[in-house]
Amino acid sequence: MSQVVSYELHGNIGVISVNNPPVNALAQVVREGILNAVQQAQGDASEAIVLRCEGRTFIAGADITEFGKPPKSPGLPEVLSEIENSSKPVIAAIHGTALGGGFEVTLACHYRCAIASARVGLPEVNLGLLPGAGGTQRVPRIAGVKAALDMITSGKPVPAPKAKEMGLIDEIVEGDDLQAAAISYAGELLNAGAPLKRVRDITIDPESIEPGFFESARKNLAKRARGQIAQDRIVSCIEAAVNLPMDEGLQRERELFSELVTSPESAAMRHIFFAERQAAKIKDLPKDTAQRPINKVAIIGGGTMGGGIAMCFANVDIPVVMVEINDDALERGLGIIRKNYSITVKKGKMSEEHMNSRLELISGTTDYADISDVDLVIEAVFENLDLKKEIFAKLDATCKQGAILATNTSYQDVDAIANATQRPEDVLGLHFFSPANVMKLLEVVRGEKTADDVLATSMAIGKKIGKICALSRVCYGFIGNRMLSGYGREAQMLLLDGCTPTQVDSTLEKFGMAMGPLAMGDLAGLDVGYKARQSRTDLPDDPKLFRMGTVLVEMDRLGQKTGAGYYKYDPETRARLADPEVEALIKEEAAKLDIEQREISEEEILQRCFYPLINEGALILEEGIAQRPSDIDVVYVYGYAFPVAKGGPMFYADQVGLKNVYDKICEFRDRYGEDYWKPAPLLKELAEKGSSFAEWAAEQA
Ligand code: 3H9
Repeated sequence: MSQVVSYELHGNIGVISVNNPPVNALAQVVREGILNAVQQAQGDASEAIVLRCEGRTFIAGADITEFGKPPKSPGLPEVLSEIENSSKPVIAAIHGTALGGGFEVTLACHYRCAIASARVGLPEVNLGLLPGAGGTQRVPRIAGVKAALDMITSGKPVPAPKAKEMGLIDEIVEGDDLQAAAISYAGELLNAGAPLKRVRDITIDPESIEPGFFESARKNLAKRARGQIAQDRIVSCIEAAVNLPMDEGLQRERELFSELVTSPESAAMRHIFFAERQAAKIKDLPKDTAQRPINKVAIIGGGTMGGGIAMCFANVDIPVVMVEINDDALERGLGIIRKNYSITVKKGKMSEEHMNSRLELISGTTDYADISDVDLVIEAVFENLDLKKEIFAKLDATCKQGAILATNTSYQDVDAIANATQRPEDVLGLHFFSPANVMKLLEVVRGEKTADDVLATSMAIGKKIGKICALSRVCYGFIGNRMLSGYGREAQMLLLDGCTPTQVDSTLEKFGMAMGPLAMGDLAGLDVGYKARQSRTDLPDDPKLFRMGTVLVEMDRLGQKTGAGYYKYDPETRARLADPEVEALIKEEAAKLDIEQREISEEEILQRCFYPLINEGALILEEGIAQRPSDIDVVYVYGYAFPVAKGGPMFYADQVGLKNVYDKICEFRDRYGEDYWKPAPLLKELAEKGSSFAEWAAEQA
């Protein structure tokens, strides 16, 4: 028997145990071990077989690191047919999460029992894949076509009690000892003469599916696909489950799985899966760095940002005190939070009771003395360095020793803020993205003097509140906003060169961005960028630079809030509409600046907008602002809605080829000047070597 899978008899029950930490992924040795154990059990004194796992979870899926490499025997389908064809009932005993291939293993078993806290799911879609070991054929046979489609296209795990209602689990077992409970359940099944239940024997009546069901599912899913093809292929597999015999359905599933596993989309999404987990690790911090307890949090500032941050903590049962300058502001802040929660309740996504228990965790004060006992303070007032310094001096005077003092600034100097206290080692940036209770990214900004345990605690608390954390050093705009500057600049330059706003935005949206940069400007308010530019002294003195944004603001076209910006907005539906007035204005401005307008290809729009991101990303790596290129990808995917199916700007650059990116940047430099297009030395070096950011990262690791 392999080391990671053991088999032993407990009376008349054979018990197969998988032990492949951390998540019992189905590596080749695990597949082989299960196959051998099932075969062994056919010839011994066992009358039933229990399949269980050691450690924190049941099998969490195929071993993702094996994808993209030559397949190793036995394949998972072979193991599953051995289980399904066992002459003795095989009972899966589930704890933790049975995901992907792990859940598919249980579906090939004859019975499934689970503890109530377990969850089961098919999250393959999050990796640009579909369940490739029968999930698309077995789930619809058990739970029905609609439920299967929802479960597989959303990738969301289902809690065991709900899975039992859906028929996906046969029994919820009690007690702390799952193995003993599963053995006892197996005994009951034997005593009752329970049959060898095979999911494959269930048939779905095609007549039960309403006409047009699959077409409309495809259409709905395409709306949010953003360059992903997996959803469409999942629909095809479920259609096959309805219309084809089991073996042909499995064959179809295999073919489509093979298509996806070799697709660039899946490669990009697998990159992000590992990048996300890597980003949480700080290179020079020992794994066992001590953490400070965080049992109570204070938020300074009850605006939209402060309110969203407060909700993040209340959502994980951590009490929060919100600090405002006066009672009115405090009431307004707490009101925003109440309103946000009640919207969730109205949508049916939260019970009234649940909302109240969260609201009870959020209190307010106008007196700093009331936050002297908190473990973490997050300042979220508006962007004014002097004000922030003043607040941190006050926090220094009030908060207990050991409290972590964080600023949510988007671009101010965290070191200057830290130095306003006598304890700069306790200070760092925790940069949330708006709306803070929704957006997944948290940039953890390490000041020059930030202590190791402050960083370790911040990474852990970020994970606890459901954020994906990436570490940045201090610079203007940190990783994300610093890179954004050139992206926004080029979107506007493209207008003067001959594009319409629709052309720019729709090209980027077709690539997979959630929203193009000009429409995004309209959403955020064009005055925001305008004001930020006025306070910058490092921008070239060039009338072309951010010209259209400036002209529109000066016409009081501030974006959605004034009903017009780069576009006009339908007052009722808020639909964005091309505005011939703006298009004419762009032509006028170009003429004033002597710019000869021309046809611009989609390819050039992508290069002009994305290559500044990549170039700045290379500078950020050289300067040590980001730890790894993949951290930058995480920032862009989770903070700026860069399409996950493209893997983030640095992964995308590697796919395009750094030599191609570099050559194009040089061409733009020759055309538009060094002020805007200056290749980063690291990009040049890697391009000349024929290397990639991924290879560079591997050398640095
Ligand atoms: C599939 O099953 C295809 C089949 O349908 C068909 C096949 C033919 N493989 O997330 P964590 C690593 S596709 C390899 O921090 P948590 C992870 O990188 C798969 N490694 O823990 C990390 O490594 P490190 C479908 C994996 O407690 C460590 O384990 N399944 C895998 O927060 C801990 O991970 C999925 O998509 C894997 N499958 O969350 C499930 N999973 O420590 C993917 C994890 O070096 N996994 N690792 O950074 C998860 O969703 C979460 O890991 C889980 C635990 C919820 C299980």
